[in-house]
Amino acid sequence: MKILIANRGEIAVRIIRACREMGLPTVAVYSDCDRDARHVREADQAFHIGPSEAVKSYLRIDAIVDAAKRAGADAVHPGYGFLAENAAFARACAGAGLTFIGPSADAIALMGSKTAAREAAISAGVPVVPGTERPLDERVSDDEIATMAEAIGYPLVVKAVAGGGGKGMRTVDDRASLSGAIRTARSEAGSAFGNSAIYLERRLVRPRHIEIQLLGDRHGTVIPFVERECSIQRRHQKVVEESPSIAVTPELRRRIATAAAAVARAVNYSNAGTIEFLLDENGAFYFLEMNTRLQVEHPVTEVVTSIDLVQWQIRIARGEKLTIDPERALTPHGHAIECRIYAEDPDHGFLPSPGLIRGLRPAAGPGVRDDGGVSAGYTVPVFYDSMIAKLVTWGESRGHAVRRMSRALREYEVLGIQTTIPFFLWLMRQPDYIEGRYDTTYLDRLLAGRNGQSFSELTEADEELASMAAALDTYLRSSAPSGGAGLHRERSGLNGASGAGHYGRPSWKHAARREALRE
Ligand code: MV4
Repeated sequence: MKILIANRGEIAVRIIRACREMGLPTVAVYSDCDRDARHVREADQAFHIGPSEAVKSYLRIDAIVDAAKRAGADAVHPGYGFLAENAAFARACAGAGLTFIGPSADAIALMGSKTAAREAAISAGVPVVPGTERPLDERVSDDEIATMAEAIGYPLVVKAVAGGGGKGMRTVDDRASLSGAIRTARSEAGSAFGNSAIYLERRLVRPRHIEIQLLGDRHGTVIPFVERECSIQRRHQKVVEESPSIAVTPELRRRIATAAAAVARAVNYSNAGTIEFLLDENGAFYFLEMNTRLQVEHPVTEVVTSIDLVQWQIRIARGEKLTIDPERALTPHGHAIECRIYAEDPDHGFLPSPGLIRGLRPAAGPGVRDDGGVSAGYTVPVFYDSMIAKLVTWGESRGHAVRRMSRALREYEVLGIQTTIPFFLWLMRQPDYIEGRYDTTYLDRLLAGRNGQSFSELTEADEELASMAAALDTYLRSSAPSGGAGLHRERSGLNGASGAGHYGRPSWKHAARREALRE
């Protein structure tokens, strides 16, 4: 089976790794700015599909299906984002005789409607947040909606039927702000999704965001996995994920997993999918939505279960039966944490920081997994999501995984662009994070309370290292013959003088690092 990967960056690289381990040939696709991208070099073949703008390349169903036919591919893996949850793409693949490595087009379309998804959950006997069942289009008046709102009870959220992930979502505290929220939510949904229908839900206060990964085969078997904790989000973007959640007991895990599997079975789901839940302070959980794709954060599940989800996606698409032991999927071994490393400047409001990567040394060593998507010499484009790597650590306990993450983040070097690494180093030192005391509102509140301090401040260890290096340098300068020992010669590579300055840190720190790393 030859597989075309209809994606780019780290997820394309991840899928190529799975294919290579299974002995399957791979086909990459790329846009103008991705000619030299890592996924293009690592695939067996690559086809150009258009200009840099995503709508002219990675979102072009016709161009991708055409590339698959020209390459003689048998199957298409959509990754996440782009066309991954596009029912028309799944249908176009099937129509061209290509196996779509994902759920059926019908399942994608059904779960794409957030009200239909709520109905499916209700029919499966799974609790949903109190709310409206029918999509509320322009024909439903504000007064009618206000009556429904009264019955549900404030505070509320207005959500887009075609939305998901918080896009087009508006919070409402009382009747006075309802009409305005409906208007803006409808208008946002109309331009973002071409569907302005909305629905209402009671708003939970400070919930945790828990999700259940599952796999379904084409023979009716559905296996739910141990939960992921995804409450650390910035403006509805996940930035850190973990498995398991410290808020979930083994007994609660079984109940949430059983509920998730019931929803998937109710819609005859096959391949990889994820059910999102909100968990309140009392341990009550509520169905939120279903994502009909492999998710960005799938590695934390792979790490604590030792199950390769991407390989299983391919095996399921080939018609194989799931032979995973359900107890193994539900029982975490140790703890895993993922940090999404973005080409963004945390010291300037997380502004994108595209540009040339002049040097790259990912973290490695015990318990570290780097799902990277770029290489040195590549220019991070402005056209797409700016995530350049996912750093995952495993530990025997959560504390161990957190300490490993701090160690790995300090090891990780990216030269030439700004990244979110300094932000994660700071987050890993926050007492509430270390204790696991957080919910979905935690990170935005924490960041709002910082008023502009730099994340790149020195840690105590850095300062100690710097003074040691300075002392050593003074000593060696005083005893070395001039132009001799070469202590201050230019060095190529990541720790050389050429890299100094790209962190925006004082050069003595680079001198310290350089000295410390010398054998
Ligand atoms: C909610 C909610 C509270 N009550 N729904 C935002 C993303 C989307 N998947 C659902 N979201 C929320 N839906 C009800 N009825 C709070 C959020 C929410 C949130 C959810 C997950 C992670 C971070 C979040 C941050 C703010 C709000």
